[in-house]
Amino acid sequence: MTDSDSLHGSRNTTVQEHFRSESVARETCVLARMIGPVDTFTDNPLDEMTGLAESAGTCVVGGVVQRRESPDPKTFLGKGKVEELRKMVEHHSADVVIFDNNLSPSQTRNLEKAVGTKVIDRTELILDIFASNARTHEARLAVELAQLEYSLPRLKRMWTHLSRQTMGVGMRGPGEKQLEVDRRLVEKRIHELKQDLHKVERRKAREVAGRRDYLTVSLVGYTNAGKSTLMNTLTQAGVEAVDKLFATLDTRTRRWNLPSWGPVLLSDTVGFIRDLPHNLVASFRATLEETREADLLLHIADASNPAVLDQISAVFAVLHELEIDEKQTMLVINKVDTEGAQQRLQAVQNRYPRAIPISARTGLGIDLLAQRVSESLSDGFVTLRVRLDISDGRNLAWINKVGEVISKQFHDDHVEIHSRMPSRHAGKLMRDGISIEVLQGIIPEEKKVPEPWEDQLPTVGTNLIPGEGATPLPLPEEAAE
Ligand SMILES: Nc1nc2c(ncn2[C@@H]2O[C@H](COP(=O)(O)OP(=O)(O)OP(=O)(O)O)[C@@H](O)[C@H]2O)c(=O)[nH]1
Ligand SMILES: [Mg+2]
Repeated sequence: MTDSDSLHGSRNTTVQEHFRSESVARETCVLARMIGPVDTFTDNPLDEMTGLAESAGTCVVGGVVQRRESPDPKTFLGKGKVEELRKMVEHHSADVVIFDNNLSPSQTRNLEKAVGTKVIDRTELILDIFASNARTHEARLAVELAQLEYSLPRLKRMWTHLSRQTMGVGMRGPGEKQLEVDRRLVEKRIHELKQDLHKVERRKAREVAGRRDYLTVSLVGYTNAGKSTLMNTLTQAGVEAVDKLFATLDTRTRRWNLPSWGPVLLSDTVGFIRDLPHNLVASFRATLEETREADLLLHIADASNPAVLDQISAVFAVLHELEIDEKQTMLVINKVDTEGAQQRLQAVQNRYPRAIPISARTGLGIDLLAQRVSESLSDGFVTLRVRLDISDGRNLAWINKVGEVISKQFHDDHVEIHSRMPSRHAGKLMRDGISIEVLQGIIPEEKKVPEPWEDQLPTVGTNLIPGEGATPLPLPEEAAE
C-alpha cells in the first residue's frame, strides 16, 4: 500500500491508520541532536530524547551530538557527523534515526538518503507518543488534527518529488493529480476536525462555567513532574500516574477539601515539554479549558531532574503561548525525596524563593502546600455566617458596608447573615464578641507583638469604621512624637 492509497477510503480510520503505520513502536533507533549557541543542555544532552524515544516504545542503541553555529541547510548536521550517523545505523542495523531537533521536509529526505533508513524529527516523535497515549475522543481529535497539519507540507513535497522523478520537471503527471486529491482530502478532514474540536471547546466552556460556585486550582507542569501523583495524594482520585512521558492527555477534575478553607476543584491535565509543537498546543485548547479558567495554577516541577530550571522556563513559555501566564501561579518543587534533590531545590529557590518543596509520593510538604493554597485563594477574603442580635443595626450596616451580604435570615431575636468580606474585617467581629462561623477562607492571626507606635493609639473608639465619624488615627510618626 502506498502512502497515497492509505489516505483514501472512509474518513477517520484511514487517515489515522496512515499515521499509525508511521509509528516507531518496537523499533531500534539511533538518536541525533544538534546543539546551537543558545541551546541549554545537561551532562547527557540526549537524556530527554532517550526518555521520549523509550516512551514511544523504541529501543535506543546509540546517539550522536554535534555543536554547530547553525544547521546545515541540506542535512542539518555536517558531512562528517552524517557519515558517523550512517555507520552507527549500519553497525546496529537500526530501523530509525530520531532527531532531537525539528527538520524541514527536504532535510528529512536528504538525511534518509544519506543514512539509509527512516528519519523522524522531534515534533513527529512527540505526535507519535501523543497518538499512542490518546484514550479519550477529545484527545484523539486533537492529536489527529496536529498530525494532519504537520503532514500537509510534507505530503506536498513528497508528491512533487515523486512526480518529477517519473514525469520530468514542469509536467503535471498523475503523481501531481494524486497529490491534489490527497491534499483536498487532508484539508477536508482538518476542517472537520476543527469543527468537532470547536464544538468540544464550547461544551467544555459551558461545563467549566457551570462549576463557578467553586474556586478551581489547576495542576500544570513539565511532563512526568508528578502532577497526577499529586492529584491522587490530594484527592484520592486514582488517576494514572506512571514513569512515562505524556501519560495524561486529558483533564480530570476532582474535589479537594482544603483543610481550614473548604472544598475547591483540582484539575490535572496534559504535561508540557520544551518546544511543544505549536499546533499541538492549539489543538489541545479544549482540553486546557479548565486550566485557562482556573483561579490558581500550581506549577509542578521535578527536583529529581537535573534540567529542572530549564523545564520550569519551558513550562512558563507554554503558559505564555496559551496566554495564561498572567494567572496567579505557585511554583511547587516535587520529588524532594529523591537523591540530589536538595541541591536542585536550593538552585530553584535561589531563583524562585517562594517555591514550595513537596514529595507527592511521601506526603512531605503537603500541609504547607495546602496552607499556601488556602492563603492564596482567600486572597484576603473570607466567607462567614454571622449571628447578630436583632437590635444590632449598627453592625448590620457595617457588614453591608465592608462586605457583600450573600443572604440574610431573620429570626425572633437574631439575624443570620451569610457574607463575604475582606478577612482583616472579620477580626473586628471576633473582637466585638459577635458569633461567627468561617465557611471559607482564613482569618489572619492577630499580631501578637504590637508595633511600638500602636501602644500609643487611643484605646477608646478604635473600633469605629474609618469614614463613619471616626477621628483619623494618628500616623506612626505623629504618634511617636
Ligand atoms: N520519588 C518520587 N517519585 C515521584 C513523586 N511524584 C511522582 N513520582 C513518580 O514520577 C512519575 C511520574 O508521575 P506522574 O504523576 O505520572 O507525572 P505527571 O506529571 O502526571 O506526568 P504526565 O501525565 O506524563 O505529564 C511516576 O513514576 C511517579 O511515581 C515523588 O514525590 N517522589
Ligand atoms: Mg499525568
